[in-house]
Amino acid sequence: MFDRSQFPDGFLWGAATSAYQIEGGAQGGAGRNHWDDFAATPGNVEGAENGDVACDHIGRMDEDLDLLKDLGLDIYRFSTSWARVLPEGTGTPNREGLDFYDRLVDGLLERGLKPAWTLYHWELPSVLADRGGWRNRDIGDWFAEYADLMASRIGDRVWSAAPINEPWCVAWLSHFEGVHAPGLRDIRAAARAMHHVLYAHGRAVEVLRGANVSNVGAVCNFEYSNPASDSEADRRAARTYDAIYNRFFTGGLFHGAYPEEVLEGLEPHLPHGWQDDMPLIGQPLDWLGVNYYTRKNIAAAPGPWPALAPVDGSLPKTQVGWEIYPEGLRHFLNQVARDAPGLPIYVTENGLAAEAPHQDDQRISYLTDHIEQARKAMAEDGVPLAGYITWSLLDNYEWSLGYGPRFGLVHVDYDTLERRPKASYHALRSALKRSA
Ligand code: PNW
Repeated sequence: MFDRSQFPDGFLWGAATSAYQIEGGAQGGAGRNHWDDFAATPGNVEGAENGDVACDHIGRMDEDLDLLKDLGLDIYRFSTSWARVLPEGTGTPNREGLDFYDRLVDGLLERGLKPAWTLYHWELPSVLADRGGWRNRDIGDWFAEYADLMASRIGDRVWSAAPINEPWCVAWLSHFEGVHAPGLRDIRAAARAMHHVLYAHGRAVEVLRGANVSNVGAVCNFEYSNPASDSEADRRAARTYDAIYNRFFTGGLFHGAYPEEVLEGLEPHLPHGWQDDMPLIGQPLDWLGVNYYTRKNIAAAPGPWPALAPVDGSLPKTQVGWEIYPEGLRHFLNQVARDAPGLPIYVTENGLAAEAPHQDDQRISYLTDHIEQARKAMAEDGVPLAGYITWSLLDNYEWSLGYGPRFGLVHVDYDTLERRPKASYHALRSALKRSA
C-alpha cells in the first residue's frame, strides 16, 4: 500500500466515523434529530432506512476501539450527537449521553489513541430544526451552549476539536440540492445556511478557546470541478461550482470574504449585516481538515443562478458512481496550503464505497493512490500535511443512500452486527506496521 518510512516521524494515521452513522438509536434518552424525521418521510432515503440501529456502536464500543488499536492507528475521528446530550437542543442535558462520550474518550486514551472530536456531524435536534435550524441565526447561541456543555465534559481529554463537519453539506447539499436533511431546495434558505454555518463555527471556536480546549480546527469538503467541455459556458459553470463548493468556506475562514462568483447569486439572500461576522468567522485556527472523495464534470444548464449541472464522466467509478480522481486530492492540499500558509493540514476523510465485502481490491488501490498524492503534496510541493484519516472504520449508514454503500475497512453484517475486517484493513495494518 505504502511504506510508513516515506512519511516523516510524527505523521499521524487515523480512521473516522460519525455519531448518527454508527451509534444506533434513541436508546438512552437521546432526543429526536432531523435525520430521524427526514428518513421517516418517504422518498428521502433509499428504502426509508434510518439510524435507529446502525452499527450499534453504543453497544459494541469496546470491540470497535479494539479494531482501531489493532489496526495500528494513531487517531480516531468521531463525532458527538447534539440530540443525544441535549434532547431538547438546549437546556437539560441527558446524563446517559454524556456518560457514553466520557467512556468513549477514556476508552481511546486507554488504548493510546488520540480522540479527534467533531461537534456537529449533521444530527440537528428536531426541536431546533422546527425553529428554522440553520436558517435561524439563533443557531449560533444554541450551538455555543452545546459546545460549552461538551467542552466542560470531554474538552480536557480530546486531542483536537472541530465544530462542524463539511459546511458545504450542512448548507448547500441540504438547503439547495435537497439531498440531506432538512431536504430544502431554496436559494434563500441555502444562502442563510451557508453564512450561519460559518457564524456558528465562529461562536463554537470562541467557546472552545475559552474552555482551553486544545488544537481547534475546521473540516471542509472539496470536490474537483472539471468543465464538461472546453466551451466558455461550461468552463464558467465549472468555476461557479468550484467557488460554491471549494472556495466559499475557506474564503470565510481565511480571507474574510466570500468569492465574487458566489456573491453574484447569494448576496441578495444573505442575512442582513453578514459582513460584521467576518472577524468572528476568521478567528485563527490550529489546523485545517480536508475531506476529499471525487471530481464532478460540470456543464452549463438553463435556469436561474447557478445555472449548472453535473454530467456523467469517463473515469472509473465507485459503488455510488463517484469518479475516482486521486490527483484532485493533491490539488486541494496545495490550494488550502496557499489559503492558510503554514497551517498544519490533515486529510480528515478519504475513502470509497465498494460492494464486495472481502474482495476489496478497489479500496486498496483507491487508498494507495490517494495516499501517494497526499505524499507528493507534502514531499514535492511542500504542503504542511501532518496526517491522513480514512473514511471509514466501519460500513455504516450512508445518509440518503441508506446501508447499501460500504465505506468501511471493516465489514458490518447488518443482521448480526458482526464486524469482519476486510482485505483493506489488513493491507493498511501491515503498511503501518512495517517500520513502526
Ligand atoms: C461525507 N455528496 O459526506 C461525510 O462526512 C460522511 O458522513 C460520509 O459518509 C462520507 O462523506 C461519504 O459520503 C458526504 O453527496 C456525503 O456530495 C455526500 C456528499 C458529499 C459528502
